[in-house]
Amino acid sequence: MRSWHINGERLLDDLNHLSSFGARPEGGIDRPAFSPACSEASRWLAERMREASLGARIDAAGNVIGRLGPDDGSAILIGSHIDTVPGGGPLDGSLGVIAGLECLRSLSESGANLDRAVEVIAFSDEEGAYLSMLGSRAMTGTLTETEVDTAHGRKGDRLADAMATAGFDIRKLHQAERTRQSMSNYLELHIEQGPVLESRGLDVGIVDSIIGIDVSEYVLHGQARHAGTTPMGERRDAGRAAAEAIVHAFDDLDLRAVPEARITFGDIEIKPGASNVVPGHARILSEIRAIRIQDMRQIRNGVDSAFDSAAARHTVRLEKRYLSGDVPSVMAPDMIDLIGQICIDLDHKFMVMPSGASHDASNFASLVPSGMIFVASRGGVSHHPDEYSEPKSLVTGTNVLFETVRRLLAR
Ligand code: HGY
Ligand code: MN
Ligand code: MN
Ligand code: MN
Repeated sequence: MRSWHINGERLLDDLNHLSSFGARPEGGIDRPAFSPACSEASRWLAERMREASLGARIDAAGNVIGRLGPDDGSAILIGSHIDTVPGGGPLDGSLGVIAGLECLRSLSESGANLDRAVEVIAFSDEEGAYLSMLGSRAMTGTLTETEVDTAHGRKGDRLADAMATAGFDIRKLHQAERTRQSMSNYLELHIEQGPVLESRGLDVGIVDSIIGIDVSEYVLHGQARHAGTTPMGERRDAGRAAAEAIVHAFDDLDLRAVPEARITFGDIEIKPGASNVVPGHARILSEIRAIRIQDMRQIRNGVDSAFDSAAARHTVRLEKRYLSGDVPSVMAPDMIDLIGQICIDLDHKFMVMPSGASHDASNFASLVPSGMIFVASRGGVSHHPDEYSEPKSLVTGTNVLFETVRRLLAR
């Protein structure tokens, strides 16, 4: 089968332009969902879509959507996100969105007469500034009322208020949901964000499973006291309890030996926060990842019991709150085969691999046959300003995505 190509220069130019929204003087990008920088980037993206006659619209969740082909009937969706973590890089999410845009432009320019639509979507808040994968979960109807009501940012600001500031009404979030019949497949191109493809000298990774993520908050209430006069045996030290709980949680995970499982305590706060005061209060965010749901449950129980016993040992009161959960998912075998065949035909070296990062694709995987394509990340670095992939890899990945869309359309 003959293959066409996307316009690599236009892809790289647009990626470069997108990276200017929220760029920090010291390097890296701050573009959390619903921030002015993210709204500006969304408007810019919608404008690019309009230029390409893709009928851009922004839905009730803040998802930016372009469409080519018939107005009704099911569509092949190409998605990812344009929000970033604090100090993020220029490719996480952005590549998939700009690649999708480029595929639709190239398809449009090829003059192909489409009997099925293709959409490109930038999903809102994939990185969870307020609620992880808000946009794709809203679209697939998996958000719970409690999650939405209680969602807040790092500074305690509520999702409802952040959305209102950006011009959205949280009460209309449900309008972003769409029917299973409105979509036929889901595709996402992403950087690997890990070292595997680069170290093996491979062009492409084909994702077979996406890790699940649980986020919980542990709050320890002890007693703040003078650090010099309070004997060690008479303290109710929330900081010490937190430290011990964390160490035991890691030890417990090591014992379980689940190679793909991860535990991270990425946000720890001790109060009142002085060297000469016994901490009266500690707040810890824990993030657990695993490919199998039963591993996730077991690991979460392990972390819970590490906090329970540390709290009991130091007579501090423990509050646990489960903040959000993204279930593990598997990609469709048929899509893995299709992308694999394309790699063979286009002469790209590839492997099938799991994803340790979460992606919007995981929300579509249980609804429609979904596939994900990875390209190599230099040094495996991501969620960091130094995130980089060779331009050649970005173009290769986009061409594989393009060919996947073309072959799906031809079916
Ligand atoms: O954290 C993740 O895995 C994703 O980048 N949101
Ligand atoms: Mn990310
Ligand atoms: Mn991402
Ligand atoms: Mn004093």
